[in-house]
Amino acid sequence: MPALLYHRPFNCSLAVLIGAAEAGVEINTDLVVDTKSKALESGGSLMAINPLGQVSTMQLENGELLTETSACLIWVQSQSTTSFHVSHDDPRYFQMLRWLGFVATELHKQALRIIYYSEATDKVKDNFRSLVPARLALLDNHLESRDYMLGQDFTAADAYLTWFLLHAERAKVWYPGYANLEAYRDRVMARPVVARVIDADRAAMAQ
Ligand SMILES: N[C@@H](CCC(=O)N[C@@H](CS)C(=O)NCC(=O)O)C(=O)O
Repeated sequence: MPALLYHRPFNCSLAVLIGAAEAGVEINTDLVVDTKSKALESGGSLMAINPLGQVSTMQLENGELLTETSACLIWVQSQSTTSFHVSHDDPRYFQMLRWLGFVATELHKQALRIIYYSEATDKVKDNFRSLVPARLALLDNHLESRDYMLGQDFTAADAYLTWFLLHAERAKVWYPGYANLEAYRDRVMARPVVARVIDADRAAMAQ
């Protein structure tokens, strides 16, 4: 049985789905159908599996539980036999960890977490939004000489960043003037596999 990903459409587990599709790694999904109760499509609740009730959460083939979007993406890429895979003795491996950590802590949890959750006031949200341009500038600079975050291949780091970019406009943290990042966004969104996974999530969300 393939590994199982607990998934909520457009949540960060979408990064894992994008990664798995690009990596050619088969995973099954079980949808979280109710954000409050964390009820699962298959019955039961995500709370019984991950007491924080959060995605990304996976059950691996060996029965082990895996949480954290970065760790799930690293697992996915470890299973891949395509150019998505970065071997741990490849110097790019540490760059992959670097950018996964960057997206997780500098963009996902620091910006989107605050902006999307109802407990924060607009002023607080704007304070966190104001941190984003410096981070976009850093990415823009990094992408000046690269098509993807590690160079010429789409890897786990790109899967997570693609997910963030998907949310950037809606979260009002997308600013003009970052030409390399804009070109990167167009490039990743135009990838047929990425577009297909996002379309499927959009359809799942509409149900
Ligand atoms: N540390 C976790 C955080 C994941 C996270 O923030 N997940 C959000 C969706 S993007 C979530 O499940 N939120 C629901 C909740 O916190 O109750 C990871 O890296 O995967």
